[in-house]
Amino acid sequence: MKHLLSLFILASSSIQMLAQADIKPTFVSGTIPGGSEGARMICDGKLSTKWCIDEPGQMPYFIILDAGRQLGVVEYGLVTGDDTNMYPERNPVTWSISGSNDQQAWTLLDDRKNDRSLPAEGQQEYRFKPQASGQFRYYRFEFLRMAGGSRIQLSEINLYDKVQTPIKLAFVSTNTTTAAQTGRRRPTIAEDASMVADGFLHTKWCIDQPSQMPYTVTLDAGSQTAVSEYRFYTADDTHSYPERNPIAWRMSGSNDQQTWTTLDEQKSNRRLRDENEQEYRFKPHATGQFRYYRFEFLRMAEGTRLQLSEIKLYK
Ligand SMILES: [Ca+2]
Repeated sequence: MKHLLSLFILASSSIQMLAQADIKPTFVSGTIPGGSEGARMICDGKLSTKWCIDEPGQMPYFIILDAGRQLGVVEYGLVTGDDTNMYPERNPVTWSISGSNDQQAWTLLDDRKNDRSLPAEGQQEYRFKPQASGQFRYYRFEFLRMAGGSRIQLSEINLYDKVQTPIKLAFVSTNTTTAAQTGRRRPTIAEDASMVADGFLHTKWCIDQPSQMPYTVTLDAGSQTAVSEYRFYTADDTHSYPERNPIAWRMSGSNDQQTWTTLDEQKSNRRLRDENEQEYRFKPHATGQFRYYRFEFLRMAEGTRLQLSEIKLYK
């Protein structure tokens, strides 16, 4: 009982803390705002759309975002385009960020010169901590130089007013058949449960083994860690197969892989949509210090095939 009570207190303080974590900025203006690859795509919440322009006469390119209210950005994330593995030269390397409350007077918050942190990998978020912070409603990004040439592409810009640290995960086990068990090569190897923790959105766990339901995957956080948020990512062809999205699942934590504590349970959650490689964030109902995290998938939108490209946990 004592344990349950402390768990409940942990859970409620965590939920309260998280309520102010997410910023959903809206687009104000930018270089070439319209079109299928215009600046508006930079905060539409979809990794499958991007801002991709090549207008040397209009450099430096800019984007202005509205955070909705005055707040202090402690981290921002630049997300690469869907084909950045083929076109890494489009990654920005020199840019600045400024904050304002009236869009007239701007305060410089971060200034990056020849920063090559963005990877040659599609749809990857790289986070930066600005050198300065302040309470601002509007944030302006100016991109002065790309890795090569004058074409820029980014799928999203994310703003954070609370640092959320991703937890490095290792795959532990699954109750479903794995590549090692079948002895077969691709595509089985490319689609087994370990693919939800390999860091890539273009690889996925995709299985249809009705006798093994609920499908289970156990992940190792490396040390006892409290999880404040977990994220599911849909697969590369979820647009064609939305029925494979999970709608009922259970998340549990353990330190010995014997005793499991239920942290979250969803019975008919249809938040995952028919969109490829999209991120969906969930706050568990409870939290605690656990090293192992297990997800059990009990039901899909339709049928018995499950697919997810990644599962991520955040402190
Ligand atoms: Ca993956």
